Amino acid sequence: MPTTRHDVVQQLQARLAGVDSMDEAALEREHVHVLGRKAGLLTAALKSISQLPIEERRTFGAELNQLRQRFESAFEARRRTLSQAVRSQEDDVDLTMPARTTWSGGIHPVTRVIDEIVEIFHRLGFAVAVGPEAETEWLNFGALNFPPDHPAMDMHDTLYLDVGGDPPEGERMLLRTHTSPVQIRTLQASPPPVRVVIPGTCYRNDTFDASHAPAFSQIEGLAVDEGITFVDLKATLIHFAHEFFSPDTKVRFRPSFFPFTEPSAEMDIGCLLCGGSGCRACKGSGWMEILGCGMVHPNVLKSCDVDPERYTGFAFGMGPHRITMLRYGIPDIRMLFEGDMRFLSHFGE
Ligand code: 2NM
Repeated sequence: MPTTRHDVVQQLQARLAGVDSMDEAALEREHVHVLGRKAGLLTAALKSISQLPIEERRTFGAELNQLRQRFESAFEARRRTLSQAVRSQEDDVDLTMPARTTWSGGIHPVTRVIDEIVEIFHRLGFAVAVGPEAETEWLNFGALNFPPDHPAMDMHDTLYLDVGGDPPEGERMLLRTHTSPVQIRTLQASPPPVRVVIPGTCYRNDTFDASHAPAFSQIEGLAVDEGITFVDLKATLIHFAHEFFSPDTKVRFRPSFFPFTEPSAEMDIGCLLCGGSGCRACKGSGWMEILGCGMVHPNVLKSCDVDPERYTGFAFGMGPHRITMLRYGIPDIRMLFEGDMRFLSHFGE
């Protein structure tokens, strides 16, 4: 069946509509297929005009010429769009860049250690208390049985503030050097029985080196009631060591001295890194010092209006930064203050 002029025009119009979605290769094939000098569809149709009756030549010729123009501009427009897309991809997107992974922040290792310690004592019935970091000299030292000439009260060790007055009329203010003043506040505010743990930041006039920071965290605990003995202290702190480190952690108590406790002790655990045989982390001793503790001094109870003839208590204090370093074998306390993600990302979420 011979193709009519109408068929030819319809076929070309359909092909024209497809140009806009072609890729580069299809576009070049289509160009040859329609406008090719030898066998292009449009070229052939134009050549066939001379065989038509004279009165049809004009209209068909005009129709074909219009189609040719539309094809040429459609090819040109499509070519421009394709090359622009490639260029803008090259400009804006670095195809060699590694894909972005989802990133989530995490709890700082010291914060997690604090949370775990507080949680263990919470399960034993200890409440959590907090207090101010700027304290009076009396609550930080005097009420805790420090003698007035104690070396810790020296300007070189303690950061005194330029507020408050001078004794005897006024009260000197300072940045607390331990969280013990919060224990005094707690005991003054609520009579025994009292069981509290107090996490918080403390300050010393120290250099910032591998083992000292001028601001550091402390957790102190206090239990005051009738009939509390050193056995309660030992049982509580041994339970803590077994919960926090592991159930087979070895523990020992050594005599020590603090102004606010009598008797006083330090608690050691078997070295976490060498298991007791001696290494650099435990300086060859096989033991790591974890906390200080003791029975609350009668003078401390008296300064809180608690009768030492009726009540006794134990107290302890530990440094979460120090415990974090021991637990993970971190050699320099400054690594826990720098916020360097290359270090912190080792501790997970
Ligand atoms: C320590 C060691 C031993 C302690 C004592 C008191 C208070 F207020 F009850 F007297 N609070 N914390 C204490 C006792 C702290 O830190 C190494």
